[in-house]
Amino acid sequence: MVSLAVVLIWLAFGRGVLPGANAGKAGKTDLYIGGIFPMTGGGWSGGQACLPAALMALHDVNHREDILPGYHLNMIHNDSECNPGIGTNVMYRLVYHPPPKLMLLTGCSSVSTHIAEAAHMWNLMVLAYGSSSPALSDRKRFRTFFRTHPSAVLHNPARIRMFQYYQWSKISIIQETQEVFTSTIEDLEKRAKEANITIATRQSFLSDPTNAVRSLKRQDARIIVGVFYEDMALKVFCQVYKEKMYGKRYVWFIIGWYPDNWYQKVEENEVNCTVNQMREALQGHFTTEMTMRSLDDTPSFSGLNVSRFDEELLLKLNNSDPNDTPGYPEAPLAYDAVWALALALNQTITRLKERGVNVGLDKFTYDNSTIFREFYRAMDSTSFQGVSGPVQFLSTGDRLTLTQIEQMWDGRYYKIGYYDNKNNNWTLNHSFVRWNGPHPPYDRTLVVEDLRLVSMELYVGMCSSALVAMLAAFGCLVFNVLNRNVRYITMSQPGLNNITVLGCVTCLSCIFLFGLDSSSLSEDQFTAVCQVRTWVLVVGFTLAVGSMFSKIWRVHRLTTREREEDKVVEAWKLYALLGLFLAVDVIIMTVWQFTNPMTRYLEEFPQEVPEGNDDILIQPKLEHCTCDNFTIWLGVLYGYKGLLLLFGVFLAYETRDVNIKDINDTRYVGMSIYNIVVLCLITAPVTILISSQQDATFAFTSLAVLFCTVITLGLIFVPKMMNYKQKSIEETSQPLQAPGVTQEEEEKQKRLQEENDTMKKQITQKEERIRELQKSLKELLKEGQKMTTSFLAPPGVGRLRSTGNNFGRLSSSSMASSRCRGKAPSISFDVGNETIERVPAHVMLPTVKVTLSDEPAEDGGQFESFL
Ligand code: ABU
Repeated sequence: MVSLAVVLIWLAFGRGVLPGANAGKAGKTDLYIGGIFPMTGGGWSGGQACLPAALMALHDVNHREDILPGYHLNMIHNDSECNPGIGTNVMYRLVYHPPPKLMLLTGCSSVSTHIAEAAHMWNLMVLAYGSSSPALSDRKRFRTFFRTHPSAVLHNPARIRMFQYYQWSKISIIQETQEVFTSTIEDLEKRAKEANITIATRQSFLSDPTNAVRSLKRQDARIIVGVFYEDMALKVFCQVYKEKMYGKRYVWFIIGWYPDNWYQKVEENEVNCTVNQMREALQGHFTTEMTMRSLDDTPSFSGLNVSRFDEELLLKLNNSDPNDTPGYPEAPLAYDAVWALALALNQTITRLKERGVNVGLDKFTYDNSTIFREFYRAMDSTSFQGVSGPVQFLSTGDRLTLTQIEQMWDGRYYKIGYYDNKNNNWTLNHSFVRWNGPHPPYDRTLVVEDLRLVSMELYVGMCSSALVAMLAAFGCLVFNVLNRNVRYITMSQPGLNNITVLGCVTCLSCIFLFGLDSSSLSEDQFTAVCQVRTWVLVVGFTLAVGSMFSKIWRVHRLTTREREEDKVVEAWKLYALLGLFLAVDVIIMTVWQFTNPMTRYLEEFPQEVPEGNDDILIQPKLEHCTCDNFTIWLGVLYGYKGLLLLFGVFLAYETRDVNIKDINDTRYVGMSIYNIVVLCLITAPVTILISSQQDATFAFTSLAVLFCTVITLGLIFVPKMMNYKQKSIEETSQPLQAPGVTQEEEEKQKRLQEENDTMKKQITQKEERIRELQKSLKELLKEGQKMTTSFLAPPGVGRLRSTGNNFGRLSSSSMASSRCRGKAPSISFDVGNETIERVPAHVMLPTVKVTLSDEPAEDGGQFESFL
């Protein structure tokens, strides 16, 4: 209704007809300007209030004697419908229908852009009262363009300041596809980047914003800047209502030059929402707009102050609610535009006179550049107080003004502050700002990181178990070291067993490292622990398994090689083998470390919505140790360790029936290797499968290490401890193995020692026996002497031959017998295979043969005498 009334007023002025027939006052020369006003159509139809304001100004100018004396300024105008095509058509009609126009007044940006780009070809200046497009600030493209309407870039510093104040660092944008909005948003993006504010998404639409709004929702837009004309704003907020993108989680920033009741025009714009729904969707949104009315009541150059201007304008608008009239906010700009051009023309007259150009303004033609140039310069230097504030043009043809910030609450706009674009400061009345929720909305759904940590109870439990196992291992080590000289321990390669214990303890220490996470470590520390624990586990495994492998390998050699020299494996070779395994570890790990170092990686799981709080999302995360080519490195390591275990199992199987007294724990070592293989075969795939469950992975890995180490220690040391108890003191005090003597040599030595002992015993027995025989012999000799005295034997005959007095050394195998012969007696002893005869020279005795034997003599130990 209001629009219709305004159009009727416009027609009543009789200026909608081309060419215009604005007859000047008698005695005055008519001057003409062209006016292009968006009276109808979509976009901005601000001509409805701006045309009356421009006509008011024209009237006021023509009534001033000191302005354009002798001239009467007329305006020929028409409706552009804020449409570039129609607007261009209006321009051509203005240009090509006499009289020539000194200047063109234009409205909305989309029309001004086309007209201002072409106008210089007719030496025409363009002055815009309703064009906000930042694109129009391009002097090269729009050579003769000026505007009393500030550029829309002036919205942006105020917006950025609001974002910073409320700590919104992520914003989203929705815009209508028009150059005016595109260039505004380009400027906003540039400023946002400088202020470290992220533009999360930028959605554009031509005539239907449905998908653009949906897309904003999908992308979790919360702080949204919308730039569009009024008709599109209705469609956007109807969709916003449908998508429920309003309320405590959202903040909207839109343009502030719509009429105050713009959201109520749902029917005439065929928007499928009710006024109440629109009001609900718009509750709490902010607008920014350049101030278009002087903030104080200072009278303008025209003599009107703002309140009087508004009163007069209201009369022209037929007393309808001015806030409902499109272009009402910009009306002072139209009024000041006419004054600006009038003053510039006035100045041109003076300038032309000063230059001695005696030609009237009415002589202006489109190919007359003299008047045009002076007119341009005059316009460029214009400076006066308008009803919209101070009017002055920058080199780009723009104006600088304050930016006004408003907020809508319950369908009404409230001023909450201003931003001074000249001095870059603002005054915001924060107490006027209201929120739909208890606090300003967040600029995004707050994603709360929930790091999945190993439960403290589980960690403490596993570490305690590991500690107990380590103490037990330490006990085994002490037992092994203290009893290293005990035969039973000595025979079990205690050195290698000590290394096995060391390997087990090293593996157990990994349990402490496995459970450490970001709750107790910084990121860098975690990365360091991540690398260390891999090294520790790899080396610990090799120490434990490698030492057992060496033992099994020795037994295998001993039992499978035929040649004696092949059987012998010196101790150093066993340690060298272990060293080789460790060297391979170090090479693999070093290359791994330098090419693809292990680092912290956070695995993210699907987000969870906590109950009753839709502002927050829980983002479960889990820390992993990983690196580039992790699978390849794992494969290399598993392959190498797997081969070691596989070969170990093979050797253990081959020697399963071997029971060598000297290597007394072969079977147990074999069983340990079987056990490790089985546990590794289960643990490796299972931990990969459950890797996203931190507690289960930690528990499973720790238990596997615990079982492997405890069972290994148990199998190797428990039998020894039990055996130790049962062993006799003699066995436990066997001679020591001299350092540097091989096992073989030591065993040979022991055998010889045993033989020596046995022989000593036998010698003692034999000596005893010899003493007895000597005694018997003496008695026999005495008897022989008696016999000599009784019988005279012929010389050389009947002489007793004695072995003399040395009988000490006799063979153990001697068989003792004695025979006395009738001639000179002699005594012979069989010592082993040797028969020794001794015949004292001074005595002639019958021969007596004495054979010493362990066995009792056949004659009951009596001498057999032959005479
Ligand atoms: N304040 C109205 C601006 C219209 C336009 O720039 O098209």
